[in-house]
Amino acid sequence: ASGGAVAAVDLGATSGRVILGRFQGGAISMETVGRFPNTPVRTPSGLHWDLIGLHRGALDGLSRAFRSEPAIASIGVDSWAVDYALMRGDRMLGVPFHYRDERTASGVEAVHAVAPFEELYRRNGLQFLPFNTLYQLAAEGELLGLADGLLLVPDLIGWMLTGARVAERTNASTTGLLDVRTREWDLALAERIGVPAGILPSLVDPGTELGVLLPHVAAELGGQAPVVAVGSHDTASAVVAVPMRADRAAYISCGTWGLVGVETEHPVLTDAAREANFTNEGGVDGRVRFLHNVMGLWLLSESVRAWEDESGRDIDLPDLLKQAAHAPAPDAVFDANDAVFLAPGDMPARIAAWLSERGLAVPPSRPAFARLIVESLAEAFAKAVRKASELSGVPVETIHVVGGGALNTLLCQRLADRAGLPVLAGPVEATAIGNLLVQARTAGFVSGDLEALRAVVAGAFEPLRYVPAASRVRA
Ligand code: LFR
Repeated sequence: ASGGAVAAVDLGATSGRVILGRFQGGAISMETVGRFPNTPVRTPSGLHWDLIGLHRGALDGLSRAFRSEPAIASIGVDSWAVDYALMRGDRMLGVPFHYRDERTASGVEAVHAVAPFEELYRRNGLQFLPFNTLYQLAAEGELLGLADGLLLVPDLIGWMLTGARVAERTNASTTGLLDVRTREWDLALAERIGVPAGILPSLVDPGTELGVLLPHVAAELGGQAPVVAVGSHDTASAVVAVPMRADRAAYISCGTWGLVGVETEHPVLTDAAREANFTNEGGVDGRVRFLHNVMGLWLLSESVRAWEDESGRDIDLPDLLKQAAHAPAPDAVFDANDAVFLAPGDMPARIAAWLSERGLAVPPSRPAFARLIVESLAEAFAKAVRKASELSGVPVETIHVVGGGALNTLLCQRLADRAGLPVLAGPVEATAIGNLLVQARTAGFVSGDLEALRAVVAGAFEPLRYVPAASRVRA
């Protein structure tokens, strides 16, 4: 295969980045050309994403990408899932909401009144999360009647870059409005819950070209390139870049969320899967991401935010985690899946209340608190891995941790210990790598199925291996 460069725009819940990927002889190397914060904004209408600010960050990063590599073959965009803008003509109707905004309760009730959860699960295969797009839409009220279009966040950025309006399929699978078997819009369900079918854009698969940059965008960036759909749901891109043997491994894409699961060929829609609240999201190349959302590093970052507010001083997270490793392990953990931890706000107070209500001891210091959070996460991850294996029939021999959580050595070790399985940590930038790989395949710089793409990852990023304590003692 020939060589060349592609650019990934990867928007995370706390920051965005633009990363150049260079491919030569089937090998990848990366250069980060832009990083910008993603700070949600609260207004009287609720909690919103600063979408225009994120677009600005993407543009600035992309113009640096063109300076570094004038002949970029394509651009791909991924972000978190479920959130969207309603459109009318070429206008965005309002500022997109953050999925942690608490307005969705009414939407959940309204949807379940006409389509009970058991039926929804049969149709869309999704775990219950109160912010799934269909619940958000049911809470929109009158605005929905004004809309003639809907764009999920990465598609919205794609539209700002090219003018094209599509719905990339992996991310569309998180809306609750995609049929889990056919992977086409479930128009009957949409109609039943009051979503006009006409607002749902045409679906495209990863690898589809959206179009080239609009003239004013190309002029600003100082270059021209097509935008190509990738696994635009960040978790779909991350799973592409897990250097695993999918028939024998589980993965955890660990950032703000911990997405814990396995990759399967077919959805798992059993009563047991529904009761365990496991999801069947659409993956790249038609694979299924059978996984469960566990509250991730959010528990830690939101605690740090509260402590910083309280003391007026910045906290160094690596330093806190070092102290946490020396703090005593707690006797009991809290349930990292509890929905009380979902909304922004005082996290240490909510964790303390959770413990007190059950007669459990509240950690006496911040390092002990951080230790408890890490132990609780490790336990929830280990449990979800066991469940994923049991429900899907995939015999899990190894757990791969990718994303920022791969840098958390305490978390990775305690996960290995609690799961009794080896943990392979890295790459940290799995999401951006998955985004780059799908583009590189479209451009002809790499070829093959997901296994071939994972071999490219394995060749460039050596994972760190954590061995469970029990087998260390035996060895
Ligand atoms: C991770 C993620 C999860 C999704 C959550 C909300 O960044 O995309 O997969 O459940 O954010 O969109």
